[in-house]
Amino acid sequence: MRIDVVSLFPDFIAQCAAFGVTGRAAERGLLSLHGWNPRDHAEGNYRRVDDRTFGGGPGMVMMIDPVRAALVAARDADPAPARVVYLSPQGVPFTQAKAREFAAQPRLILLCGRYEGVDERLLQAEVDEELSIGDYVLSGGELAAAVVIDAVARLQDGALNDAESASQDSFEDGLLDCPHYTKPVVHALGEVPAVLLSGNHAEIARWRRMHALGRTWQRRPDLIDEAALSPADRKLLDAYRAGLAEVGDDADG
Ligand code: 9D3
Repeated sequence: MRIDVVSLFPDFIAQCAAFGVTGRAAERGLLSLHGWNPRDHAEGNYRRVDDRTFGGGPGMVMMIDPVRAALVAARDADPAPARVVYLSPQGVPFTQAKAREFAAQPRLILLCGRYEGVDERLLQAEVDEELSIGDYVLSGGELAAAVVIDAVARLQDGALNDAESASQDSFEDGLLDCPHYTKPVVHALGEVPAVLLSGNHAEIARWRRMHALGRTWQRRPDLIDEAALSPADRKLLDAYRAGLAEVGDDADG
């Protein structure tokens, strides 16, 4: 898959290809990342890319022409059709479903805003969708683009090792992950739950599912539609709640 990023700070995005799962995907040729800087397409001695916002008030707006020229250069660099995505606080939420949708595309062009954002006319003319990564204020679209790149790269076939398998990821089944433990079994901070040491794979799977359900219910009730749970999952969630009643807040015992 090819991802082009239009940004005033393309070096920031290049870091995505330098390490971790995204770095390995790039190394393996599963992902190619390309940066395009509107400043390289700006005119005049000052190479202006922004100007004051009409209507008054503080803040600058990215100008149509330099952004458009960078976008066109990105689009023309490869014949495959590209979805153009603008990262912005006004976008619809980025989700794992969106990541899966993007991962199936041959190309993606991510447009990053700085200042107050990009002139609305450019967005109307050139952008297919506007995405936000969450309800908090960033200084620009670059970190959001890095988030999208990471989520999409790990979904490319061959990007993950068996141990990292995407099908085991939180959100791939709509639930938060269960707790994890490693050596030592006994530690001043507590013991590893005995069931995980039992070697009984059915009991271990039951414990993990129960805790995935329980944590999701406690921390992200928005992700749990109890009516849609299978009868088996509903029983597990009931068992988790029953355990909570016995031991107070600590359901891990
Ligand atoms: C109130 C005026 N502006 C504050 C300076 C609003 C504003 C403009 C631009 C707030 C943030 C930004 C820059 N943010 C992004 O480009 C962005 C973003 C975000 O801030 N939060 C969540 N997802 C995203 S995606 C792009």
